[in-house]
Amino acid sequence: MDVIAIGETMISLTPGSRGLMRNATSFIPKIAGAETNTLIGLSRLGHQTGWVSQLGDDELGAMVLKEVRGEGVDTTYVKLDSTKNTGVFFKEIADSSDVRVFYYRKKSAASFMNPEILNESYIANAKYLFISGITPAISKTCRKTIFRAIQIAQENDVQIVFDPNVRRKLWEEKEAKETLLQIIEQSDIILPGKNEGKFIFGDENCEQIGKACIKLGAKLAVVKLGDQGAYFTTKNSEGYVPAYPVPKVIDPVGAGDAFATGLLSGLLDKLSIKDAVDRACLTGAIATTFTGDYEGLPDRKLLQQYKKIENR
Ligand code: CKP
Ligand code: MG
Repeated sequence: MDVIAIGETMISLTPGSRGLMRNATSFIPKIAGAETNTLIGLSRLGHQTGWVSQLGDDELGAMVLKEVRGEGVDTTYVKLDSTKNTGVFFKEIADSSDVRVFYYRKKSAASFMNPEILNESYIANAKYLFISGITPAISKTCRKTIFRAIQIAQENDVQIVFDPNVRRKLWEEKEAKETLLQIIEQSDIILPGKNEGKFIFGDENCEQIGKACIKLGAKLAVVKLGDQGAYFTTKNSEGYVPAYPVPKVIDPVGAGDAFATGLLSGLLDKLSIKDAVDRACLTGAIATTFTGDYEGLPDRKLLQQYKKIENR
C-alpha cells in the first residue's frame, strides 16, 4: 500500500436547500470522514490505499463500505460491529462562509475501535500512515489505537503524516492540545491549518507554526493558508506556494483532506516538496467547488486540465 489511514467515516446529511436546518424539508445522504476523503482522492489519482476502521453492521455502514470500496480503497481491515451504530452528522450550509456541523457520533461503532483492530504487517508495509486529530478525540480506545499505530509505523520506517484537524466539539482544550502535541512530536509530516496552528502553539504566524513543528521533530510542515496558498518548511528549506483561484466556493468542508491528498500524491510521485505543495493547493481548491466532502477530488485528467488552465 502507498497510504494507510485509520479513522471514522460517517453518513453526512445535508439539507436539500441552503439556509437554517430547521427549515429543511429533505436531506441528502453522503459519506464523509477526513481519512477516507484523503484516501479516496489518492485512489482517484492512481495510488494504492487502505482504510482501517469500524462501522455498524447496519444499512448506513453498508453505504459507507459500498462507496469507499467503489472508489478503490482497500477495506480488508474495516470491521463491522452488529451491536453498534454507524455515526451520523448533519452539515448545514447557510452559505459557503457559514457552514455548521452537528455530530451524532457518540458511542458510534468507530468510537469503540481499539488497538486489536491493527494488523501490524498491513501498516508496516505501507509507505505512509495518514492520521488526523479527529480519531484520538473520539474516545480513549481510539486514542490508544492511534498511538499503537504510530509505534508500528515508527518501528518499520513508515512515514507518519498528521493533519491536526482540530474539532473543539469533540474534546476539551487542554486534553486536545496535549494530545495533538504528542502526536506532532512523533510524526514526520504535519499539515496544520493556520487556525489550528494558533490553537496548538498560540501563534498565528505561519512561519512560526511551521518552525515549531520542525523543532518538535517533524521533517516537513505545511501550513494551509486557504485562499493565500500554503507555507512549507523543512530543517533547511522553506517557501510559499500561492493558491489556485477559486471563482466561487460551494462547500469548503473537505478542502483540508483534499490538500493532504495532493501533497501525498506529489510525494509519492517523487515531486519536489514545492511541487507537491502546489499539487496540494490545486486539489484543495478544486474540492471547494463541489458540494460534498470528497466528491470534488480530481482524477489525473482533471488535475492536468486545471493545471493547464492556470498555466502552472
Ligand atoms: O478539515 P476538513 O474540512 O478537510 O475535514 C472534513 C471532514 O471527518 C469531514 O468529512 C468530517 O466527516 C470530518 O472532517 C469530521 O469528523 O469532522
Ligand atoms: Mg482539516
